[in-house]
Amino acid sequence: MTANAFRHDWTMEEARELLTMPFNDLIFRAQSVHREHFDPNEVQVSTLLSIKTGACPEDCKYCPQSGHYNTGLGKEKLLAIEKVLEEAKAAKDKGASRFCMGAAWRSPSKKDMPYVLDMVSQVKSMGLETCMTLGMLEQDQADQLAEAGLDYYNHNLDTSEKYYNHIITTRTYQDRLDTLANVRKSGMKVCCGGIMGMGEDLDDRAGLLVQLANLPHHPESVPVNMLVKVPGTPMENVADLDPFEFVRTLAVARILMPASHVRLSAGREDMSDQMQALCFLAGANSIFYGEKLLTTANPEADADRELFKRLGIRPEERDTHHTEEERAAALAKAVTDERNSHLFYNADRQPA
Ligand code: SAM
Ligand code: DTB
Ligand code: SF4
Repeated sequence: MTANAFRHDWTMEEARELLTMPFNDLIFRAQSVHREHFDPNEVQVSTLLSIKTGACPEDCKYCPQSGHYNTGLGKEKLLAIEKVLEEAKAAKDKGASRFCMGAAWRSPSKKDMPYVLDMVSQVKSMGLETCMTLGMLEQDQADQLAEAGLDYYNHNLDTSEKYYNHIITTRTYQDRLDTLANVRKSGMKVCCGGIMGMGEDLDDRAGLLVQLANLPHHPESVPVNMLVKVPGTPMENVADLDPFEFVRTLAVARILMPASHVRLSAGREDMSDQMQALCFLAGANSIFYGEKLLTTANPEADADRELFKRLGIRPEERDTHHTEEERAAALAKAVTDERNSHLFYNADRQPA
């Protein structure tokens, strides 16, 4: 089955209904969908690096890197390639399968493109999957990144179209959709999601999920961030979102986009182990791994390894299966292996 064989005609009513159904029913349904498409005990791990930090011209109200707010971040230049490769190697040694590089740009400049393209090909040649998030892309820029070997491009819609103008005024929702179309056309995989807890309502969460699920192809990766409230941003004092609403959002993302990796993204630093376990149960199967996101804190790698061990979760191997059939065969084999032996953990939950 190709990604395009999934539904792309979800309605707001359906999304609302899912988001408000009894919690246990929702989690059961999401976990059931999850098991049809993934090994439920595998989680993909990506490591993030900010390759260009601060002084961004955009005014995203949640973002510590916007030059419109004083969050104490200095303006840094694009990192040297050697430094990026050093960080990529460290991420790989710690077990990450994908390396995501982010820049605080509205869009990449002509002058920076050659450096960025070189970074992509060198990180890729280390055997890591590559992802970048550099702001808006024209078609020729997307094509150049694809040509250099970039696997994923991250560009978030962030929230519903209705709530969007409350959050960002310097680029439009349509600008974002245009970049996503350019990325898709270039042949790269799409990583696109949003942020919860920005003062949005249930309809905004439903609106974002429906928008993502009704794109011509589901994004291969769907990051669901919990707002990290950074002092100095206009969102520093926004009211907390009920954690169950966050879990519900993950569950509905799983149901609407059954074969996409749903990433439990920013915000894990403030989540308990139990909350994260609930997120995995709801169908999240990807995390950012390593003690820093772009500029804010993330759990220590050791703490995540320990959490995985306690939950019997294995980091997903880099996906080398190219067709849906190969993926399905690999999944079936993994499930059989798991049933046939207590492969990874003994009764004390220690590696066997
Ligand atoms: N400048 C590029 C862009 O906006 O496309 C790339 C970097 S930007 C930091 C990537 C994403 O990080 C944003 O789209 C947003 O979803 C997420 N993000 C930024 N600040 C955040 C925060 N305080 N809490 C949660 N997510 C955040
Ligand atoms: C995404 O959706 N979340 C990541 C990644 N894509 C680039 C970024 C989270 C950033 C959190 C705030 C910070 O560390 O600056
Ligand atoms: Fe700039 Fe991206 Fe932050 Fe918006 S989210 S201010 S575009 S770095």
